[in-house]
Amino acid sequence: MAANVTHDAMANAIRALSMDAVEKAKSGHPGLPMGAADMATVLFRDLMKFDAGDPHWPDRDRFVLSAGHGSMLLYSLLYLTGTGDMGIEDLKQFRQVGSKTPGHPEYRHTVGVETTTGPLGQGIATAVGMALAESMLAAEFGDLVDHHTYVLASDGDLMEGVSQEAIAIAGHLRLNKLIVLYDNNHISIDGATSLSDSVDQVARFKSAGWRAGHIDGHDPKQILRALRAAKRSDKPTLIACKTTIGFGAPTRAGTNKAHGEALGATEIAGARANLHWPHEPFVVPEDILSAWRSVGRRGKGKRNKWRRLLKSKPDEVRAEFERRIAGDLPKNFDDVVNAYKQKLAADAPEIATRKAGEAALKIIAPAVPELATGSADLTGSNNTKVEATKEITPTDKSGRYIHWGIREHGMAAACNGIALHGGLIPSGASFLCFTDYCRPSLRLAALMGVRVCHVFTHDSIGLGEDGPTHQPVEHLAALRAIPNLLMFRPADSVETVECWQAALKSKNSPSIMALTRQNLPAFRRTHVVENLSALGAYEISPANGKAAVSIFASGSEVSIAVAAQKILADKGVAARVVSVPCMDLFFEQSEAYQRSVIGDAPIKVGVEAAIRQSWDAIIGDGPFVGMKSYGASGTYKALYEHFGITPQAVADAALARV
Ligand SMILES: Cc1ncc(C[n+]2csc(CCOP(=O)(O)OP(=O)(O)O)c2C)c(N)n1
Ligand SMILES: [Mg+2]
Repeated sequence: MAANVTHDAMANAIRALSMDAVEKAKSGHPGLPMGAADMATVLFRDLMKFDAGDPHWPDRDRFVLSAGHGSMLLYSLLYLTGTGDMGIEDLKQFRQVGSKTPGHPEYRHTVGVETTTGPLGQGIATAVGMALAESMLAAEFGDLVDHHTYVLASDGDLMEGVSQEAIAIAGHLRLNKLIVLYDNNHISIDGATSLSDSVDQVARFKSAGWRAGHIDGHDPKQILRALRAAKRSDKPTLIACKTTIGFGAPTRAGTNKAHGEALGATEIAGARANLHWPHEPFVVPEDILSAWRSVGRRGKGKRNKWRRLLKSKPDEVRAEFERRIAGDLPKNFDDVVNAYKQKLAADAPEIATRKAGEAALKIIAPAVPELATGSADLTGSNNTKVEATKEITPTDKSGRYIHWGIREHGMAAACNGIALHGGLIPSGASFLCFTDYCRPSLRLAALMGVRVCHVFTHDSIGLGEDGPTHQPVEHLAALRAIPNLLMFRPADSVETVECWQAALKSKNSPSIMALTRQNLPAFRRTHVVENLSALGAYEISPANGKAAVSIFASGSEVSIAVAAQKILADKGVAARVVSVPCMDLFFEQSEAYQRSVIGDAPIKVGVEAAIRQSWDAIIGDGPFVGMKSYGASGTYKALYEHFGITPQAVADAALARV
């Protein structure tokens, strides 16, 4: 590194690039990058283990910019360190369609962005999952996995509720390689944080089991000392860094006017003078750029050393590690599933799909060692714990079952982080109704395209006595509405294992398995190797002759549809039944396949113990038997009668149109 380049010069390069890019775009957030430039400079220059030439190196330190609105901080760092292919032209294209520099950092879109951030609180909660994955993989692979997860979080990140769930999990599990730099600038959009907040964040983190303290976030020596101490800690660390938002801007620094708009020519000229940065917009002097580029190369030696370490491992260990990081399933996975499907077709168990899910996990978990299941305090109800998934504890991370506590949102966000880290396939669980408690993280998983395979049981009024607070009604539709989230609702044991198979094979999509509390009959009594559920929908019970009626159903209502088919047959009306375990996958099939499954019977009936929304694409203006209101408390059989979701009701709906 050019010895004559000062800390201030390096930090000011971030400040200048950020204010210039926001100015050019006439949109964006200059305040955070200008305030956090000192923290970022010390972290990247002196501590972060990364190699700009190999941004995906598995044992790199992770950096999560939780306050995604400060994206120019990250884009400046990527450009300055020479990470990926970020060029100065890309910074000039900040916030433009198709650029590498969108408004908020987007995973996959920009090399070097570890996770999509922007919805406040998600970054810090996702980072908890990354740190957890690191510790679990370290327990399994030893010295091959040994890195830190750094987070830069803002006031808004720490105000969001999900941060509480996240820090509680991290503190409890003693994720000591998680280090959060808190941009403690006392400013948010509406003004001073004192308008709405008086939390003592340091005390709060300490009570959650963290090491925490205050420093001056503009003093590089204090920042370095605090980070070094954090690396030695046996607990996760919060470093509350007192900073000035928009540092350098003459009138806007320290005010909410610096947060989220271009500074304007006069203010920028004043900032250039204050920061002693006389250079033209987007110009970083050669010596300063070269100092930053050498920071980008600093980790090369460590990276090479790690590559040698990997090479020195026994062939099986190296191959397994590489397979896990690549995200490929074990070679024999399909064979294991098919043997099990064959057995199920013969056994035809009549059990709840949550029990079928547990039975499937008993087969899948031993075959897929990267699968890490868990539950948000509903282990006995979700049936996601099997013998192969030993639980992890604060002092022993060698298991792969996670007791998340009653923290659906923290669980879902951390699962995203585990998936992003790589090496593990996370699976959270709770009741389907409580997907509402974690929807922002489910949406982000889908937006990022990460493989998180959740299990949500108690999937309809069929859960019975707990009543309408616990009975999902609109949830299937609401989850189907999230693009790239696979919403599975299997009808029996065979479909359940097929849905697991499809979920695990969908490398770039999160999935939800909606499973029943009540027992269901077995339909798939003839073994076929093909995964019919992965087609999204298929004819499960053909008509006797040319069908006048097609009945479409998912999950527990497939049995109602099949019973209705019988009633119709007795009346001389031929009907066929189509099982729809995954609408999302069905609409990805060829048009010809979709047409063949929807069929040309003049009457199309839908049945699902949920609202009609999402079914019109299949049944058109055909009748729908389902829910129009919230559920009620009662036995599940009485509830299906009460709400009129019965074979007779389905048959009547069809007959009314014959
Ligand atoms: C969940 C969520 N709610 C609201 C917003 C809109 N928003 C963006 S930044 C921000 C708060 C800014 O305060 P702070 O987090 O302290 O950032 P700073 O102004 O200090 O950069 C808000 C409300 C958001 N991005 N995410
Ligand atoms: Mg703030």
